[in-house]
Amino acid sequence: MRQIIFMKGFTPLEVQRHRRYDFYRKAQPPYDSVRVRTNPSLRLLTGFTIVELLVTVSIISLLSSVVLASLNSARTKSYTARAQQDLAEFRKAIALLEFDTNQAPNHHPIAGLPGSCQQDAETYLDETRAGIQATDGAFPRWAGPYLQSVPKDPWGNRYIFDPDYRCFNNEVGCGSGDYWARVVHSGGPNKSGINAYEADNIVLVLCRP
Ligand SMILES: [Ca+2]
Ligand SMILES: [Ca+2]
Repeated sequence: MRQIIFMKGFTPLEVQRHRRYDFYRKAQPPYDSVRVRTNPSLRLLTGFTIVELLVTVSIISLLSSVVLASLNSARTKSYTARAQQDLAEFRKAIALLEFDTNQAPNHHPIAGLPGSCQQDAETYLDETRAGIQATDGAFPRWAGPYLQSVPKDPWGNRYIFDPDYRCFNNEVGCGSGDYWARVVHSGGPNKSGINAYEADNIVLVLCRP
């Protein structure tokens, strides 16, 4: 009768252990609590020890952190690729703006003129003085919009036109070396703004002096 009760709701392995437990008790009266506690297979009958629970929780935490790190890395790669695509679209739009108006964003001389590549000052590409989606009225022969909408970068920040950007952190798009350049860029995962020359930025170089 006892075995029938044991078998209800238990897996075959548990039923087998119950039977071993029952046999062990009958074979060695009186009940030897020390031997039962130290027998690994019988010990499972009484549930998990606190050490086993802690080890299990630790393993689950470790696996979770590994999975999360992997997901974050994959997301950063995906966001970086998307930012690079957006920057390539900005380069095309700026080329059209320069072709029509003979001016770059923020009314800078176009990149091809001698000595014009590195200039001050910067602008966000969604501003009218950038001339990409709308004009501030100061671009001659402006025939845009050159992009129907100016996107935010994948981290929710504004893209930047910086005609005096310092590449020296091996950021994506800059490569190695230490030089100044005219670029369009995203502030990257840390969402930095204008004149933050940082390793997490995603950059597209338009010209170098
Ligand atoms: Ca700058
Ligand atoms: Ca940054």
